[in-house]
Parts: sequence; structure tokens; C-alpha cells
Amino acid sequence: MLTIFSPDQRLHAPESEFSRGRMIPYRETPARADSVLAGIVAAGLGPVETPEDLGTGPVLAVHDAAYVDFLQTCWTRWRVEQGDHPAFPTAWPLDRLGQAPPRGLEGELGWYCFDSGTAIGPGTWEAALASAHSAATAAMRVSAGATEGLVGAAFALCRPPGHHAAAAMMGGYCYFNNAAIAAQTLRHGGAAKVAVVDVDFHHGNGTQAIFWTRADVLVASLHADPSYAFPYYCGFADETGAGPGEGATLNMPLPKGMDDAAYLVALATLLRRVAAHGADALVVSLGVDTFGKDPLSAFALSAGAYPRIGAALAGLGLPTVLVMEGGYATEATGRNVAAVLGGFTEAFTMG
Ligand code: Q9C
Ligand code: ZN
Repeated sequence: MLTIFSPDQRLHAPESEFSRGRMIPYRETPARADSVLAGIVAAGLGPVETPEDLGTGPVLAVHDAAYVDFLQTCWTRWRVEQGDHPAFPTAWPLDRLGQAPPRGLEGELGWYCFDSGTAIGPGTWEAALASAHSAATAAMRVSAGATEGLVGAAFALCRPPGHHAAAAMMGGYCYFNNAAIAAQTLRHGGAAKVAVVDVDFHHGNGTQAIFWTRADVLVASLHADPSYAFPYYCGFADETGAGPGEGATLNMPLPKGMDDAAYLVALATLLRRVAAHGADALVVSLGVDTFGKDPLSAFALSAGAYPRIGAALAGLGLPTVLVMEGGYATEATGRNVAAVLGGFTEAFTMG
């Protein structure tokens, strides 16, 4: 399977994050990407190529222009106002009745960011844009394969990740929603209907928000129940979309302690519903923070689950873009991602 990754994605490397009352080492590191690259090489999964420089076009297809502008200028403004340490918000809007943020960097930070653990430093903009380019390039390659009648798959090694980022909101280590960008690129490339299946431990609140009212992109997720896990305020089963998108959002919140067998049964159930919905192409938000030994996980998955997750996803038989999301047990992350891609490749048959 083809992998897309840019070395520029390493330029985002904050030192620390605010977590449960303490500053701790930033968990979403460049080393995560290197672990995945090593896993891909060790498993002999295929070539790794750099993305095309697509400018801001692909991000503006799913994000607000004012938000994209904010991300591009935030670090330079922060450094002048506050100094050389990364930017974090410290206060949030009392309401969101207004259409625009207040002018002033601290007000804008709280407006455009929903948590206190997502940093903006030197290189954040460059890395997030390169990560989005990896997603868009992978989707363009899969689209080209599909129009030539060669159903195929590609892996976008996205980092920073994306599924918590909404049209005008960052958070959960995410700036641009790479999976949404891949889905939109597949739509642009000719797929009338796209399914996004999110297997990250956390609910992909950003992807859900972006496609909430749309019928052309199904968003289906299984994840830790928000009543005990980040992002806490959405991802419940009764969230099903609105307007033309009613019924095109599927959430399956799961209890703590899910083991391989229970998880694979839940995934099979979700995938049956995705298949029944019908789609021409698939985007997988591929998080492996479901791993039992992941520092953010409350599940109990073993390494043996990952090839089976890959095979289950391949069972949909659709042109597929797999997009990297979470996974913080850095050494194991590469092996587990390579195992998903290997299991997918073995089971995948030309639709
Ligand atoms: N102390 C992704 O997996 N921080 N994001 C939790 C707990 C947010 C994870 C802090 C975790 C976000 C893409
Ligand atoms: Zn996650």
C-alpha cells in the first residue's frame, strides 16, 4: 500500500501540554510518525511518497477562511505578545451567539480552540498544512485509481492528527481535519457518496460537526463513551445528524475494558450499518489509541486485534483512504498501524 508523508510534518513539536492540573510532556510527538514509518518499512508494506504542495485549497474546502487565517498568523502574533513558549487558550466564550471572535489574540485563542491541551508553536502551521496535504494527496491517488477502474487504497500518515478539528475549531491535538479533507477530495474526484469510519479511541467530534447536515458523507464511529472519555460533550448514540444529514451520523459509544472479541463484534455491527447505507468510497480515521497499553486508552485491545480490524475494514470492498489519527504508546503505535494496513491489504479484493 502507498503511504503519503511529508518531513515538514515533524516541524510541530511542542514540549508540554496541560493535563488534569499538571504540565506533562506533549504526547502527540514527531516520534509517533517515525514509529509508524519504521513499522511500514519493517512490514514491507510499500513505498512512502511526499505529498503535493496543494496550498490552502484542500483545507478551505472544509474549514472557515477566518480560522485558517488565525492558524497561519497565531504563532507570530503570540511570540510578539507573550514570548517563545507555545500558545494555549486560558479562557473560553461565555456564549457563541456572535458570528466572529473578539479582536485580540487571547480572545481568538479561546474562540478557535476547545481544550487546554493543544499547543500552537513554531512549525505548527507548516506541519498541520503538510499533514492536510498528505490526506488530500492520498485521496487524489485513490480517486485516480477509481476512475481508471482500479479500486485501490492509500495510507495518509497524518500527524498532527485531525478528527477533533471542526470547521473553525482546533482541539485534541488537531488543527485541520485530515479525514474530512480526504472525504471532500474523494467527493471532488467523483465519489457521489463517501463513508468515514472512525476507529480512534476518541469520538471524532470535528468530523461529525463538519458533515452533520450532509447526506453525501456518512460519519460512523465507535469510541469510548463520552460520559467517561474525551471529548466528553459529544459522541452519544442519539446524535444522528440533522436536516438532509439526518441518519448520516452513526455513533457507537463503548464501555471501558473492551477486549479484542467485544471490539471486533462492535466493529462488525457498525460496518454492516455502513454497508447498508451504501457508499462509493471509504475514509478510515485510523487511531490505535484503543490499544490496552496506550496511555490514553481505557480499552484492553491486544496487538492481535489490529490485523483483524484491517481485514474487517477491507470487507467493505471500497476505494479507501486510511488517515492516521491517535496512538500514543509510541513504540507499539508503529507496529499496530502496520498491522492494520497489512491485514487490510491481505483481505482487500478489488471491488
Ligand atoms: N489528560 C487524538 O487521539 N487530551 N486526540 C486528553 C487527558 C486530549 C486525543 C488529556 C486527547 C486527544 C487524535
Ligand atoms: Zn484518539
